[in-house]
Order: sequence, then structure tokens, then C-alpha cells
Amino acid sequence: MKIVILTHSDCDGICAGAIALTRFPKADVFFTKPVSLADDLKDCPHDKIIITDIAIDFKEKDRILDLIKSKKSVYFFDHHILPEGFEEKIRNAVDVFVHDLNASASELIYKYFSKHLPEERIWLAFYGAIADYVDNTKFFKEKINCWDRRTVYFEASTLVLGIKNPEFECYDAKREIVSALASGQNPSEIKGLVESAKMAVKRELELYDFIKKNVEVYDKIAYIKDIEYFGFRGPSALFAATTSGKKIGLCVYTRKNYIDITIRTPFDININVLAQKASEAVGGSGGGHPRAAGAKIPIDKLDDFLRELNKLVK
Ligand SMILES: [Mn+2]
Repeated sequence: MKIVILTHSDCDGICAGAIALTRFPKADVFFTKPVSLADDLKDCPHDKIIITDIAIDFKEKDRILDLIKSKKSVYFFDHHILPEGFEEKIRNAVDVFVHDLNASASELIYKYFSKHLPEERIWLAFYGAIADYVDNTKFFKEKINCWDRRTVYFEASTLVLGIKNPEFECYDAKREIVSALASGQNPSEIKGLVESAKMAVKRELELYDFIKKNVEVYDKIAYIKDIEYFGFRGPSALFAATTSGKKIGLCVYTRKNYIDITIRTPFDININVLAQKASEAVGGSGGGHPRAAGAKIPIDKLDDFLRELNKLVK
């Protein structure tokens, strides 16, 4: 049987993919994104398709559902908000459906396959959880006590930060990381990854200084626009909030036909809900996780988006 793993190319996606590959060592691994999932499914000749850590794009949802129904066997592991009314439909269309907004994709897939995995592969579930800021689940808090958490966080940081440099940014390099992790190597054993992570730390600290000097504010929101550190959108958005003392920070990038916005908060605010409401109010789309969200809006709507978002912040 031909098996493929379709996963996200961030740290959680890499770890979820590596857990799936540990379970099915002969599987192919492909990286995808919400907007390209439908096309990737269309081209997929495999008998079993494992989808992990990919949000369902609400504009593509019907096409994705039809494609899933046309496949022999689909396993679905995810933790992004599903389009309204979609959960029941996808649950009925797949063989395995595991969805939880409060845990990482890595944790969900690890728990599902754990009986078939080496015990120490739980580290991959830890890395994914740490990377996605969900290292606070009951499962994580219980299981981390069985290991030296300092070592686990060192390895997680090596992976999260290491893949930010161009050397490890491309899909081929990430596919190799997935294989190495699936075979039991730790991130720090992957050649060049620790050095790469160290460079990322240096750039992140430079970025902090830069944002401190250049942050702009709009009432309760702080933002930084079109800076050169593209791979650091999450920390950029967070530092915008941190350095200005505002509740919400944005990192804004003007792309060719739209504006890409990364949103973070140091506070306990469900910014994914705010991102979705504010972006839909200006004709865009948005969502993500409670502490790590994003939006895509029409190119001329930044002022409107800031106003809408600001209205939603208590
Ligand atoms: Mn994730």
C-alpha cells in the first residue's frame, strides 16, 4: 500500500510528520499549506493519506471534502479551527479523525499511534507542543516529568530556531529532518542545526532592538511593517506588543496582491477569534490558535483592519 504524509513545514508539522513516518517508515512525506491542500490531494495517487497540522481553508473546504471522499483512506490529525459545520462532514469522510484545538498536532498524532511507537518518540510530541505554545496540556504536563525538561526544551529550541535559516528552509532539507527525527535522531544531532539555531537567536535579539526603535501604535495595537526579518514574523509581532506595552502585536507584510499579518499577544486573549472577525469584516480571512494567529486581507485594507481589530480588543 502506498502511503503519503501531508504535513505543515513548521516545527509542529515536521514533528507530526516524523511521528507518522515512524509509524509508517515507507511513507512519502510532502509539505503543504491550507491554500494548496486541495491541489496536493488532487495529485495524490496514494492509497492511504495522512493529513497533519493543516488548517482547512474555508474557501477550499468543499473541494477538499470532495477530494477526501474520492480517496481510499484518509487519516486527519489537526488542531486548527474548522470552518463552521465542517467537523461532522469531514469526520464522516475520513477513516481517522482526531481534532483538538488545545493540543499540538504532534501531541494528537503521538497519542493516537503511541502503542506502535518507541517510547522515547514522545519527545517529538513535546517539540511540536513547545513550538506551537501548547506545552500546557494535561498530557504534556504529566509526561514531561518523566524526562529532563531542560534537555527537551534545548532540543525543541534547536529545531524551532534551526529551521529559520535559509540552509534548512527548503522542503528537501526539512524532509531530511523528518527522516532523521523518525529514525530516532535528536535535532542537535542533525548536522548544522545547532549552529543555525544559534544564528537565529542572534538575529532575533537584533530584531528586538530594531522593533523597539521602529514600532508603530494604533490605540491598543502595536505593529511593525515590511521589515526584512521575514522568517521571524511570530517574534516580530510579539516584540511589537512587548516593546510598546500594548495588548496585541502585529507583524505586517505587503505582498504582491494582499497583506499578510501575523498576530501575537503576551496576554490571555483569544487572538484567533479576533483575527477571524476583523479580517472577515474587511473582506479577508484569518484565524490560527489562541496565542498565535494570522490574517490575510486585501491590499488596501490595513487601516480598516486595524480599526476593526482595535474595536474587538477589550
Ligand atoms: Mn501546529
